Amino acid sequence: RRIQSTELSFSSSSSSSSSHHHLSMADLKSTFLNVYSILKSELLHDPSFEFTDESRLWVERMLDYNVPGGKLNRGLSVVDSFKLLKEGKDLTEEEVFLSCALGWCIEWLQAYFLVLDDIMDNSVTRRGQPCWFRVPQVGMVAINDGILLRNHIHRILKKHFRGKPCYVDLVDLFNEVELQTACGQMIDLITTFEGEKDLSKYSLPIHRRIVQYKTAYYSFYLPVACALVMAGEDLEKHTDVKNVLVDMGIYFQVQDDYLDCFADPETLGKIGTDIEDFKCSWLVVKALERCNEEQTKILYANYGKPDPSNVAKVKELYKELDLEGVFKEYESKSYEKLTGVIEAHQSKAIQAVLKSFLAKIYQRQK
Ligand code: GPP
Ligand code: MG
Ligand code: MG
Ligand code: MG
Repeated sequence: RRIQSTELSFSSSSSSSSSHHHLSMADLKSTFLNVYSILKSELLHDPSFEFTDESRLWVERMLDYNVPGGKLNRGLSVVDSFKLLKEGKDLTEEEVFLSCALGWCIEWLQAYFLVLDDIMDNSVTRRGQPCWFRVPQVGMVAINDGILLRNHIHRILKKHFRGKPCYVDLVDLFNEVELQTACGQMIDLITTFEGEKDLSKYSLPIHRRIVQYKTAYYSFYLPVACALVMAGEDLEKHTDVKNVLVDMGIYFQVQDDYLDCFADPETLGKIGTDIEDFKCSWLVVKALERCNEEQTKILYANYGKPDPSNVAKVKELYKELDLEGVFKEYESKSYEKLTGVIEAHQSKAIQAVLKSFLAKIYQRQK
């Protein structure tokens, strides 16, 4: 099915006869969601598979459950960044559609990671609903759904970018970032069950290495890299941008680790499992730095156990050590540092891209 441009229904431009579009943030979100419906419909009619009604319904339910329900920060950042790189010039209808489609590829990647991560972390809820594998009749079918989600990314790229000069770079970028994330997930996992549970091996450099790979590349570098590639930029020339984004991603995962323990699960949309899972969380690393001998014993005796009474003892200790205060301090220091690096960048457009991204996550509650 050919996509008619009118299907995008840009609310801000309906009165204009021009083919260029000035999009406000609210319009952007609704345009972005419209593109989701288009991409979903294309995937549900992909001629590579002879769908039955039953299988088509399964995929549709699986997509609606796992792809669009998050904050959409990563996806929207592609469009946002691309706009900023265009320095005020309105985007063409095609540019809007393509940057949204790329944004959705990242949201698909995120859905794929989360479906599988929740199985590996034995999590309970995600985005305010049961994790997909916990839905009755889903169970381990979720693993295959993860594989499907992964393949959808390349169907979307092929359908909308094949033949464009940036196609090879995009495919390459998604493959590279997926590999980095899987390696990060590997070290996240093997650190927790390598031999005897031993907290003494946990340190800030180990934490940094894990989160750089499992979170920073796909969540921060990838959206901006997509926008740069679409704008015809050579990524090799932007290693400085990559470095700031990786640091921003590390800060983001420290927030994730903090919220896992201290946020209200209702607001966060997920119930933390890091303490039970013996994760090398930023909190446990900071706790180890600050514990006296007696507190260290309490931590060793209670960390990584499934029993709620053990978890409660760890949380009590975190409060005693004022990890909330330590985090607040880290948060404002990171913000200052990142802002300093961003403001030193030679390009105002790139400064705007990076600042916009940072503003989205600073002091986030979910
Ligand atoms: C976030 O870690 C990391 C990921 C979601 C990457 C998963 C990668 C795979 C290759 C499956 P997390 O477990 O702290 O996230 P959350 O707190 O959202 O569960
Ligand atoms: Mg995990
Ligand atoms: Mg997890
Ligand atoms: Mg987490």
